[in-house]
Amino acid sequence: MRNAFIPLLPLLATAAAAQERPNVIFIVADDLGYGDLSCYGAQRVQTPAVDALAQRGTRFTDVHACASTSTPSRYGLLTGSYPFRKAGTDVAAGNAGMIISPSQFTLADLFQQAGYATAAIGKWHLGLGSRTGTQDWNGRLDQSLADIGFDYSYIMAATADRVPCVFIENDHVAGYDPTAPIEVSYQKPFEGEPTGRQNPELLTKLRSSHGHDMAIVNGIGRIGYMRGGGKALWRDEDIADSIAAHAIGFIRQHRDKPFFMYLCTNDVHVPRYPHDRFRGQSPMGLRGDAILQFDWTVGQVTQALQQLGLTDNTLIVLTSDNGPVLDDGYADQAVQLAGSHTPGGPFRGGKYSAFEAGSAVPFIVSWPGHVPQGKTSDALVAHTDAVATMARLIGATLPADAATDSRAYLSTWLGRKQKSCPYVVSMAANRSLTLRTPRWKYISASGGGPMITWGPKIETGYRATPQLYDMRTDRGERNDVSLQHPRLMRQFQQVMQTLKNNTPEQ
Ligand code: NG6
Ligand code: CA
Repeated sequence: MRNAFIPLLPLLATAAAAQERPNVIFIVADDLGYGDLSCYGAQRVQTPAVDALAQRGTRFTDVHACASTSTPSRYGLLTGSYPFRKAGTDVAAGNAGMIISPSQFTLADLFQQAGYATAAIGKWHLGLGSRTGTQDWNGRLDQSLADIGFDYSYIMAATADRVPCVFIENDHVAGYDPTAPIEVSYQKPFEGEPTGRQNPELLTKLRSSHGHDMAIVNGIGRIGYMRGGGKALWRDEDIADSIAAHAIGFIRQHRDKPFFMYLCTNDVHVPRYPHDRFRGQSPMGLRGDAILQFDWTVGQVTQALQQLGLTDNTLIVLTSDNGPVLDDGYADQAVQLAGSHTPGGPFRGGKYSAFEAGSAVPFIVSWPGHVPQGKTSDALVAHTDAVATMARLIGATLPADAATDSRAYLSTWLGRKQKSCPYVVSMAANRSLTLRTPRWKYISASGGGPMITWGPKIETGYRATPQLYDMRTDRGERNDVSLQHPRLMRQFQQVMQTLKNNTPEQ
């Protein structure tokens, strides 16, 4: 009897190993707040596909992005290195050069080196090409996502509100139209091209509330100037469809081997102009409609996995890059129609802030059979820990100088334990740092007024003296207790100092 089993052992081991190396999909929404999903308490908008994912997995209540804006947040998630360590990690222009250097180790490198097929689909916002402003949009980009671990990419260079308004597939403009060569400038307008500032009558789909008055594409003003593009220009209405179709295409193509997909929606970033199927469907105007469209995207991906029989062998992490904003520069009535909706949930501030709503994001992990279903975890979790945690998941060892700020918390991420990480560091829009521990929130001293100055009605949380909040009793950060806890304050200051001194710039 015993002997009969022995030849089976290697096979069993292989099957077990295959199970331990699931496909991995990170779905990263843009500017989706902690309170924007119905499984996180939203009532004026329903997100059934996301809620079903939460039911199939574990929903986390205390997870933090690396920053309260996109570029630094994504930089930290993908590199496992704090964005404050590197200059040029602030909100990037659409013609920024690559912000992650090819020598840096990324989440995509991790999976690629382990034999996974890797892809980035959707919003990118981490620069392209080796140098800012010199990209050849009509030919090949001299540096692209292939240089940082992605086998395939179909991305927006920056954001929907920044030129160039075209998708980039691998190292070139997708669907390039040779009759309409592309020129991009963040310095000066192109002669003869209308701008939002000069030709507001051409802003037929959305008018700006602040900024966004340079190039006009698809009846919407943008940041930056652009000429050409022709058939390659996106229609905002079709962005979500295009992202979903490419994501599903990649899944189908790689159904038989392990894959990693970094899937970033444009929703719910501005300009919000979802497909006709969603416009007018929520009581909250275009921002609510964009949440519905985000939920649809999630549903498309989970259905495709289901149809291909991949649900049980796919780990999905769903989250957002930073907290919410209502008016972020377009007159889309997000403020007027929000009603009782609280996009930041119970937290103070929003996108850009040092207050919690800047970095507290939804976070759902699903992997049927491996992650408890329908559970909630209150563990403190950091996006920074993605690289080390995913390395642990697939049994990979990180190179010595890789992801130096990333720590492995696999059992926590898989919802099996509620063990918190000791601290989370996040960066606000003015590059000031905050530190969360399971109990405390420390906001370092920084310059700047109490409100964002350029349009959004958001409290910054900036103050010339450091602040301390007890998150157990004061989740809304109303009662600064820094003066009552001088020792803690010194400790937190020291932790910050040590962090700043410790790791060399990458
Ligand atoms: C701001 C833009 C805002 C948004 C943000 C970046 C203006 C007036 N505001 O500068 O609309 O694009 O940058 O958002 O231009 S993020 O989510 O990509 O970080
Ligand atoms: Ca964002």
